[in-house]
Amino acid sequence: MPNNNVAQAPIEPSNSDSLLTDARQTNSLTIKVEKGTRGAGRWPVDDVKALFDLPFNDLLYKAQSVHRENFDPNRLQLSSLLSIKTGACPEDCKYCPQSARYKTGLEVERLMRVESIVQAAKKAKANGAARFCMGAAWRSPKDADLQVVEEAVRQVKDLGLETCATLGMLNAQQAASLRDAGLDYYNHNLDTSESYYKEVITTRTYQDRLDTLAHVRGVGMNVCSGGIVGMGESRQDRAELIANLANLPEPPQSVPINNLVQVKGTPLDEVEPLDDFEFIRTIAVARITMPTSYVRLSAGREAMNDQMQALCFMAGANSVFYGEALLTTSNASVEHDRELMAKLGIDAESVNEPA
Ligand code: SAM
Ligand code: DTB
Ligand code: SF4
Repeated sequence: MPNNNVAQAPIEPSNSDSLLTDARQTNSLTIKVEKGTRGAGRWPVDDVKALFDLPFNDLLYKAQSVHRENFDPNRLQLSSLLSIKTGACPEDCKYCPQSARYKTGLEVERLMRVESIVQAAKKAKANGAARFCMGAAWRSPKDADLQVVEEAVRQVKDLGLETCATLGMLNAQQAASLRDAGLDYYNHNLDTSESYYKEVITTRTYQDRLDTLAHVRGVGMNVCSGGIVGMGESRQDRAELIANLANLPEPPQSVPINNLVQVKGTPLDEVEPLDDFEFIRTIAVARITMPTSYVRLSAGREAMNDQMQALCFMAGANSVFYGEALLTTSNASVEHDRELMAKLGIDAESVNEPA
């Protein structure tokens, strides 16, 4: 992201960075940091990249320190997902099993009825989820469909759950009417860096995504926005993604970091998987650059062993998708998650609980 207001000095972006200072000096890095900034441009890409380049233990120590300054490290926010409209999507996102362009064998399902959505939300609540996220395979919602989603939002909220939806691009009016229905969060990911994005999606632009986020933010809804790693992108791309998120006028309240779930038939199936340590680094860098945001260890968790997940929590992840399914692919089981949380002494955060 362009940043014209920088000072070249060993100044730190936050006020508790002695470890970072040392590590950066060890690595002979020149640090460019804005003076006392807030808002756009607070994290130059070079600084984000410098975090990625730290020795692993230094990065994790720093991330865990930032985490503890802002959150209870033994609490996890649990969000459950439901695909309320599945497949037959006109977009060409190369990672996605729901695009109509790829033969993935997915069963297409029309928009669910409100009663069925609410039933799934009740189950999620009974299992201990605090937030219920409804996902639809749309480029953007049609007005008639939006009315159904809004009724579902009202009824899910009445159950005492936080509500989230991911329905594709929104204009300002659609964002306002979802807010009026009581939607707490809107999920719309930047997915990757602006330059790598063009390799992954051609049917909508990076700017379209930023515009949707601006509409959501503009009506006062909470923003959930993150990305996918393991799509064959470089470390530089990951650093640019994190910088773009951290430099939004307000960092997203929730930041999902997805590890690509490879689905047969999609163009990104069989891409070289990301090294585990690089995934953990991405979580740590998100935590340091967005200290008060919830960082969600998102898709790809089912394939991670317990030790890998524990390191992600150590790196500052404090939210997961919880429940047997993501949208169209499977997730870690509720039983296993409960066992893991018990082993690690981690409690679920209940709804309305302050961070
Ligand atoms: N259609 C809407 C949209 O794209 O904005 C909402 C649903 S879409 C499935 C939500 C997000 O899921 C995508 O932005 C992407 O980040 C993530 N996603 C989709 N397929 C994935 C996969 N195979 N692995 C990891 N994340 C994936
Ligand atoms: C997000 O960042 N990840 C979730 C949620 N937001 C909607 C979706 C993951 C989808 C994984 C592939 C699937 O199950 O279809
Ligand atoms: Fe459609 Fe969303 Fe999948 Fe892209 S990520 S193909 S917009 S469902």
